Amino acid sequence: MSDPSAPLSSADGPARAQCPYCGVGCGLEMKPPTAAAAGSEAIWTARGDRQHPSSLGQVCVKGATVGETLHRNRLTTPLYRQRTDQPLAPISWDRAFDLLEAQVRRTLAEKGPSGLAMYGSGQFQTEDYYVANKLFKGALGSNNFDANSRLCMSSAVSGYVRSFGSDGPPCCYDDLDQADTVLLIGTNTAECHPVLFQRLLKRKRKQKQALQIVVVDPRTTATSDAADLHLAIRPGTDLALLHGLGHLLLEMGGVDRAYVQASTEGFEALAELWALWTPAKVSRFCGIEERQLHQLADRWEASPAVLSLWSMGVNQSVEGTATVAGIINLHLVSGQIGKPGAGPFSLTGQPNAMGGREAGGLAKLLPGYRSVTDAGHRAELERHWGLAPGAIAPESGLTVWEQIEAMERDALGLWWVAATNPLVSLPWLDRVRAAVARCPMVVLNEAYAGTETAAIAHLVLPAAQWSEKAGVMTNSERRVTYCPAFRVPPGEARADWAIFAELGRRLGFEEQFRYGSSAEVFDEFVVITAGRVCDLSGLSHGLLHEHGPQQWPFPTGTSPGGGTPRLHTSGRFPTASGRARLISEAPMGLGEPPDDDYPLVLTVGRYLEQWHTMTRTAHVERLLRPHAAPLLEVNPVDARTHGLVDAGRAEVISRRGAVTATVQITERIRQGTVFLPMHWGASQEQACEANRLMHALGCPISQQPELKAAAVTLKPIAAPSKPRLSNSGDHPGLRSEPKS
Ligand SMILES: Nc1nc2c(c(=O)[nH]1)N[C@H]1C(S)=C(S)[C@@H](COP(=O)(O)OP(=O)(O)OC[C@H]3O[C@@H](n4cnc5c(=O)[nH]c(N)nc54)[C@H](O)[C@@H]3O)O[C@H]1N2
Ligand SMILES: Nc1nc2c(c(=O)[nH]1)N[C@H]1C(S)=C(S)[C@@H](COP(=O)(O)OP(=O)(O)OC[C@H]3O[C@@H](n4cnc5c(=O)[nH]c(N)nc54)[C@H](O)[C@@H]3O)O[C@H]1N2
Ligand code: SF4
Ligand SMILES: [Mo]
Repeated sequence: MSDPSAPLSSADGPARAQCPYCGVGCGLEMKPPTAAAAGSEAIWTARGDRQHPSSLGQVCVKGATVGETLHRNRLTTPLYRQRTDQPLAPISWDRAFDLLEAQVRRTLAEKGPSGLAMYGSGQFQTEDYYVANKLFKGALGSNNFDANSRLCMSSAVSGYVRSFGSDGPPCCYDDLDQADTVLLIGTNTAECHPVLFQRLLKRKRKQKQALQIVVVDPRTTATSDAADLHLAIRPGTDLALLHGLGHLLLEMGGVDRAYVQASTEGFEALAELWALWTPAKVSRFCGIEERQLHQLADRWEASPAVLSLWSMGVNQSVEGTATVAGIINLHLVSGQIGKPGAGPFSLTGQPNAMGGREAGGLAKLLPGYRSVTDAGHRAELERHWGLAPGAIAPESGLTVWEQIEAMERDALGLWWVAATNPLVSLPWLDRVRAAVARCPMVVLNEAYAGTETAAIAHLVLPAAQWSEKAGVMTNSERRVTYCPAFRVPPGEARADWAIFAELGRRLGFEEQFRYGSSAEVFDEFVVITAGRVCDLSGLSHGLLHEHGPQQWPFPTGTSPGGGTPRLHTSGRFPTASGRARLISEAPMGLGEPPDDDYPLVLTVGRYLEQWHTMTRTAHVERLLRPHAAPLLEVNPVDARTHGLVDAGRAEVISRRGAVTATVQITERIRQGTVFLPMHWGASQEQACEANRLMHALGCPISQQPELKAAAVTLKPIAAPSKPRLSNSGDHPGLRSEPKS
């Protein structure tokens, strides 16, 4: 077997890896550039890997074009400036580490470990995550390591932990082939998890009646277009809808009494709560017809296997964790869990959001689904890391928004951002910008040049990215894929884990960070997962390289292919009592409800062709064509009320700021709601910083911000008198306008 961490050359033929975009985690086969095309523009071409069990050869347009994005616009050397009004200038790695080390030591002396904070990413590989956590929570004694998963998956994590006693999505993709009813709630699967959606559609075409698709989303989307039933609820009312469904299931006798008795606790209280949510009340609260709720309940009750899929429309809410519990409650009470085709299945967003959870990548977590607040867990990690007892702090670290607030109080001496672009993706951007400007040193590990976050950084470190570093990622169905290094990193770019390890050694933790390769990092990590729900102890880079992707739990001694497709099949749960908890919480509604001054709810989401802040996808012509610019979707009634015309410009105003966008008048969005995409940050020609408008109120349990809703109002911007050139994109009705 070849050394799995050594870069493969073209002579090795295609490289197999997990796609670095969404959490579906499709297998890609990357074909090297031909000799004729070799040179600086040499492009690896991607196609679906038929051997990958999660995707069976399928890919979407982003995966298919990833090869075109890898070499353009890259950072190649460390860059530094003392003040952010100066230009960034190249420096050596040695000087970069001297600066970093000095600032860490200064901060420790002046503020203690709590003055250091890192904000990482679900786009880290598991090895990057593990070493970053070991550096911060172990060596430096600061639990202030949080990741963009806080904006993404933390409500799902808290939801699973509360109901089941542990994190861990219990389902697998084969369940899509076996479910009778698929409930897609708060997810635009067609655009955001396209290969899974295509799998559903293919089945729907063949078995029209055997598979019923239900979508809950305030917008009509490419996903709801395929639905048998679309409940276009008012934003932020999902929990009431779920309680109303429970109400009807109780009435219809849709309760699995034996399962409830043997495997759950808390049924009496839940039944009392459900009793309050009559169809009439739900209809008023959610803004749907009673008939639609009955249709949903009839379907659920009659289905041998119900699968619920959800993502950001559920998680990004002030009641995100409560809504996750609302979904899980229904599955438990009706016994729709732990069997083929059934269960509450959270779709993860980023390619390695799952690996981050396994490696302890949020402010309260430690590797192996452990918690910093558990003395036993801390002691296990202190021993594993060769650190003194008490080295790990006993309290939860700062979540990302708490890190922003800490900078407002001058409580941080170093804010280290890696593999995320918070100056586009965090809410309330003007406040973020002002807070960050107070921090004495902002460091950014980034692969691409010119991002919005680089604009506020003092030290920018060039990162080797996917394809240039070897590591593993875990997709939504708990499948771990080895991603080899098959290209050489540009210039002096280095893997994130190697940057963290070098700083660790310089700070005196030579033993702890003496890794020869990422394979060694992974070996050290999996040992500490033994016996945990996320047991990866039987995996290694070598095994994954040789035998292909594997699903966990995968304890030592498991044969390749012998991983575990479904969790909780026994009806016993990892809680103290062994029973799952039914959780009763009353719906609260939106954190910032609309009012007379701000009468509309702005929701912010994604387009199929773009990835987040566009650092990769903005450079691919084919991906820009369908949406050359961001569009503000407005219902015709709201457009009339606010004096807007189709393809005209409008100002979108919230309590925190205003942005301008081109209007698209459409029946596809519910009256009272408007939509903007999240993608176009300040560095884009068509900039439209949606997150300047968003508030930072979050779920009190998961601390996930409500990135799906803010109260706004709209104002038309007078059309310019001169005729304008038409946009080169092929979107009908879209005219080019000057950048705001
Ligand atoms: N093309 C593409 N795919 C991606 C990504 C990308 O950037 N581009 N990013 C990946 C990541 S990290 C993530 S997290 C996922 C996100 O995947 P999704 O969650 O599917 O994507 P979003 O567009 O953010 O939001 C989903 C839907 O929630 C709806 N929604 C808004 N408010 C509510 C509400 O109150 N209730 C309900 N029921 N629905 C509501 C919106 O109308 C929207 O259609 O996508 C992943 N895949
Ligand atoms: N209003 C609103 N806001 C949202 C959302 C929403 O739905 N609505 N969604 C939220 C969600 S779910 C998410 S996940 C976030 C996503 O938001 P971000 O994480 O900010 O988005 P990305 O553009 O994916 O940022 C990843 C960055 O890492 C860089 N990068 C890529 N590979 C590597 C690598 O290997 N190493 C390093 N060091 N850098 C690398 C990329 O160039 C890019 O700049 O946005 C959140 N913000
Ligand atoms: S569906 Fe997701 S993982 Fe699959 S190719 Fe598309 S972006 Fe990549
Ligand atoms: Mo996400």
